[in-house]
Amino acid sequence: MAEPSQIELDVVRRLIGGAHFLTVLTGAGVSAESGIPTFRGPGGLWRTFRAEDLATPEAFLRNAKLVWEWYDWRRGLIAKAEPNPGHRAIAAWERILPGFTLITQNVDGLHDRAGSRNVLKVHGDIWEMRCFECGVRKVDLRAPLPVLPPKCARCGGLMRPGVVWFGESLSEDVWMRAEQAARASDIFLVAGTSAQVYPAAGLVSLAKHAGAVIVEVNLEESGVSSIADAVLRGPAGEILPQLAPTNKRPDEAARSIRP
Ligand code: BJW
Ligand code: ZN
Repeated sequence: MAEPSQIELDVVRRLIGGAHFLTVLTGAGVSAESGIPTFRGPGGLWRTFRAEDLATPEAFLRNAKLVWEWYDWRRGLIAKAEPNPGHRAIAAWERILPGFTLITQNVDGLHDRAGSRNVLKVHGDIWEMRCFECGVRKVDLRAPLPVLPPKCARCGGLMRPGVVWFGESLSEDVWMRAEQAARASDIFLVAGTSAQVYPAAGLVSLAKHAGAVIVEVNLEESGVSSIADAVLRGPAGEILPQLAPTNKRPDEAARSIRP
């Protein structure tokens, strides 16, 4: 894996600094350097666990306790983790770029903890739960939970994790805003996702067809590398902070990248 050169980083930094509408789509790779396992890579959750047993409504109806044990274990891992420099770089963009949107497939809440305020969580939030019977929602930050599976205080029904499982639709409101941002963006940066899961991965081609420049940050090739205009291979926690817009004039920036 060739590391991106200073010149490549500088070109992307300037693109980002000049963007009117920058949209960032993140996946599990952005939290990997915080110690949260990804899904599909080496050490990925789907290498040890079967998605069909743990991340579908059918699996939950078959064995809610087993599903909750898995989510409780993951909540414990996440509770002990800290946001990394990649999360923090993204949070800083939100503060300085007016047309900025963050879309994440991650359910871990590390973007929020890094200071991002407006996060479109297309696959939900592991810290939320909702009643399978009456639909009531609540946020519960306890890890571990005292009783598994948790029950609804209102109707006694089973609570379920507030995440989007395979075969389930994404929240209509969140999805509409994600699509809008993808269509409006002039730069669309996709980081740390294998881009195998739809409809989230489709946001990249949506943005591309609407005219955005696509930038990918990933350790490896993904499902969207072939349509990316710039590919930065490396750890998100190291690359994203280097893309922070500087207020250097172009001649100063050029001097700083000369050997
Ligand atoms: C680094 C790094 C570092 C590592 N720095 N990089 C065929 C075509 C289209 C769609 C489908 C289809 N067949 C089935 C579907 C539908 C299905 C789907 O997409 N399946 C595909 C897998 C084939 N999708 C759905 O079911 C979705 N719903 C839907 O379509 O609704 C409509 C519908 C309704 C009814 C019937 C049918 C359709 C819902 C998808 C929900 C996904 N849920 C999960 C679990 C969430 C809860 C939880 O966390 O438990 O979401 S699955 C899992 O994958 C999780 C993730 O958000 C998602 C994406 O994973 P991500 O983030 O890309 O992680 P990885 O591990 O795959 O990749 C990590 C990447 O990081 C790698 O590239 C590494 O190289 C990189 N990396 N370290 C930079 N340090
Ligand atoms: Zn209920």
